[in-house]
Amino acid sequence: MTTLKTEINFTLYHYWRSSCSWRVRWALNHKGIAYADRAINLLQNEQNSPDFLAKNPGGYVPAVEFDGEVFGESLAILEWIEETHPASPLLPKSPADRLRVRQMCHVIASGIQPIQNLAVMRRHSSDASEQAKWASHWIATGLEKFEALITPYADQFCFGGALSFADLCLVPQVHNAIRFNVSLLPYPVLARINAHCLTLPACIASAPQNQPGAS
Ligand SMILES: N[C@@H](CCC(=O)N[C@@H](CS)C(=O)NCC(=O)O)C(=O)O
Repeated sequence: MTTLKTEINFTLYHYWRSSCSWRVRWALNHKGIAYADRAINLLQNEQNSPDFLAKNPGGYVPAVEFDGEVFGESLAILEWIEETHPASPLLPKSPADRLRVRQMCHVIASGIQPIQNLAVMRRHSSDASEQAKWASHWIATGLEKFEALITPYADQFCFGGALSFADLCLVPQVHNAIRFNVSLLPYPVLARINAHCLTLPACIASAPQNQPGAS
């Protein structure tokens, strides 16, 4: 009997601790999309290896490969997943509500994560404690904005009672916040949503500690 893995023609390049990878893993798990795993070890700089750069010139994870093509950028991949697998939606119905969710996503994906990325922290300083100070400053500043933005709309999730892209961005970012010792006390709304999301099976299955290579 062939194993499931050999039948899959959809590959996810990712790193267990990458918050952007977690967004995509969570969407794939939520939609029940099977994928083959290719771990790219960021600490060993595999994202800049000639092999990986030939596939994804951006030199970042995540990336997905299907039908002989490779695509990067987690939010673009989320949009493709939603368009091709509309069941168990991750965006609300009305265009204005979708715009609001996408705004939430970008506060994290464009406003926080890039500033605390490995390459940026290394460029800022070679000193680990200075890197951590830098990361925690930008995460705290960004989460304050995110808390203010979601508060009028939040219920069980960032946008009402349904899981959306915004939650897929939030929870991995909160995971990083905790790694960098950012207190969640000033952000009770997002902290509550984060705690709830962490009980969801697709969130658990896609969490860093449950990925190959996690330590
Ligand atoms: N905008 C990209 C950002 C991807 C990104 O920054 N990935 C990080 C991990 S979360 C990475 O590969 N970092 C490698 C590095 O900094 O060299 C996305 O959303 O996919």
